[in-house]
Amino acid sequence: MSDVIPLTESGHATGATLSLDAMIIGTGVAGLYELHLLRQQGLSVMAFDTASDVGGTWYWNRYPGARFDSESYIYQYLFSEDLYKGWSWSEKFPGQPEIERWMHYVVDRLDLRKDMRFDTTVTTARFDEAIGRWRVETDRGDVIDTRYLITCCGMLSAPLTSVFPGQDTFEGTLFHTARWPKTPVDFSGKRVGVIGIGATGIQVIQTIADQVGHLTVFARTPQYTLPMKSPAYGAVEQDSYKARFRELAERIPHTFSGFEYDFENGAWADRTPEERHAIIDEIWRDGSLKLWLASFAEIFTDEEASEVVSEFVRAKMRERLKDPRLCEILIPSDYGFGTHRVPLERGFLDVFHRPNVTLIGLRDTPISAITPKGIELADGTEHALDVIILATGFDAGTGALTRINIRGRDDRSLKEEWAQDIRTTMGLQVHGYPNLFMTGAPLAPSAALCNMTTCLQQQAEWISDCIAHMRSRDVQVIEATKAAQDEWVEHHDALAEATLVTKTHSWYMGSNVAGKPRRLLSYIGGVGTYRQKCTAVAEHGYPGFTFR
Ligand code: NA7
Repeated sequence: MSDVIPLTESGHATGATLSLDAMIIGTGVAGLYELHLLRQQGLSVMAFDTASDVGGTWYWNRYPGARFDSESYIYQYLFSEDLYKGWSWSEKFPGQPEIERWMHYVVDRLDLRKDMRFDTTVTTARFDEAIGRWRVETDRGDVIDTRYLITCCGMLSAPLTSVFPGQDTFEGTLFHTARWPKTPVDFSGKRVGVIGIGATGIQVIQTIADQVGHLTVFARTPQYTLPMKSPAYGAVEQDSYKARFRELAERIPHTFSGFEYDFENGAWADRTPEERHAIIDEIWRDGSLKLWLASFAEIFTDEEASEVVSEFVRAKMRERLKDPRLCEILIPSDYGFGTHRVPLERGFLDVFHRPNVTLIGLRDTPISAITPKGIELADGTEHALDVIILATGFDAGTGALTRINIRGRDDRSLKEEWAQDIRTTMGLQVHGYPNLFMTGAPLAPSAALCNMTTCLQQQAEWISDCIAHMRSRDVQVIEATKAAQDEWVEHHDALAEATLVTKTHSWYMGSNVAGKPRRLLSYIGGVGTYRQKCTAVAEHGYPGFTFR
C-alpha cells in the first residue's frame, strides 16, 4: 500500500502531492460503490467531485419534477441486504429530494465521506509510463499521484449549457436543468420558456405549468411518452419488496435492461395480432418503462413490430391530445417507439390544454437566437420571457471525460482520439490509457437501455476484481490491447447496426452534439449478456489485456 500524504486542514493539498493507490472521479452511484469496494481491499483511495456533496446525477439534477423512472426498489445497491432493507421508499418512482437523501444514507452507512473531496474539478490526468502511474491535477492546485484512475463521471453529466447565439445577452434568468440552484425558484406570475421535451423537459413542464404565469414550450422532435403510475408505498409495500431482496438480487443483473422485467412474451411472429395487442395493452397499463424494455424485443429490429407498437402509443397519445395541431407537434411519425429514450409522463400531455400554456413547434422554424428579451425564431418571431429553462440535454458518454485533459501513453489525448472515433474495450478501458478504468462510458450498457444502478454496480465490481487480480499477481500496469478493443467495437457495432436505433437521431447516437462521431453509445446486447462477457474475460485471466 502506498503512503498517503494527508491533505491540509481545508481538505485540499494545494501544491502538495497526494499519493494514492486509486483515485476515483465522481461521487454518484458508481463512485460511492467503487470507493467502498477498493477500500475493502485495503487500498488507499479517494473520490473527488466538482459538486459540493455526493449524489452525481441526483446532486445536479434538482430541477422541479426530477424523479426516477426506474422503480425505486430496483434502483438500489444489491450487494448488501442490510443496506437494501435499511431504506424505505415512499413511492414507486420517487422524486430527486428523496433520492438524494437515500444517497446520503448510503454514504453514512458505509462511512464513505472521510475519503471524499468536494468542490474540486479534475482538470488534467497524465499517465507516466516510466513509473506506471497517473499524475492528476485539479482546479484547486492539487497534484495527485495514483496507480489507478477510475472515472465514475456519469454518462449524462456534461450538460449542453451553451446552445444558442445570444444566450449571454438574456436579461431574465436562464437555467440549465442539470445546473439547477439549491434554493427554490419562484415562478409565480413569470413568463417561462422551456426548450426541450426530452425526459427532462417533460418532467419540468408537467411540474411547473400550474406554478407559472405563462409557460411557452419549444419542442423540436416529438417523443413517444408513456403515462407513469407511481403508487405511494407504505409499510405493507415496503415490507413486501424488501422480502423479495434475494429474488431481485438474483434476477435483476441478468435481464436485458437491468430492470426486474424482461422480454418474456414469446416471439412476435408466434403471436396473433389480437394476442400482441392484448399483451401490449396490459403492459402499457403498468405505467412504467416495461412496454419499451420488456414487451417484444423485436421492436428494436423488426419494422413491422416497431410500427405496431409505435401506432399503439400514438393512438394513446392522440386520445389525450385531441387537438390536431398538438398531435402534429407532439406525436412522432418518422421514427419508431423505443429507438430513442422513452420518457414517462404524469400529466405532460394534458398541460397543453391549459390556458396559460403555449406550444411552439420548431421543426420548420427553429430557434435562431436568445435575445435580451426572450427567444427568437428563424421567421423573426420573438417570444418575450422572464425565465428560460434549457432542458437541452448532455454530451452523453464522452463529454464528462473529454472535458478533462486525459493523456495516455505517448501523450495521446482521449479528447482528440474520441473526436475522430469513439472506441473503448467493453466500455471499461481504452487502448493507450493503461490503468485508466471507466464506468458509465461508451460501449458498455448504460443510461440508454439500462437501469443505471445495475450496470454501474457490475462495472464497479469488474474493476475492483481486476485490481485485486493485479495485486495478487504483483503486476502494476494493465492495458487493453488494440486487437481486443477492435474486436469489441466490431461486436458492438454489429449488434447496433442490426437494430433500428442506429437509424435515428438522438443522444443515443451522439447526434445531438455537432461534429460528434456517430456510434451507438450504449451496448445493446443486453445487460445480462454483457455481464457474462465481462465475467468470462476475468475468469480466463483477462485475455485482450496486457499486464506488466
Ligand atoms: P435529451 O433527451 O437530449 O433532450 C434534449 C431536448 O432538448 C430535446 O427535446 C432536444 O430536441 C432539445 N434541444 C436540444 N437542442 C436544441 C435546439 N438547439 N433547439 C431546440 N431544441 C433543442 O436530454 P434530457 O435531459 O431530456 O434527457 C437526457 C437523459 O437524461 C434522458 O434520456 C434520461 O436518460 C435522463 P431534439 O430531440 O434534439 O430535436
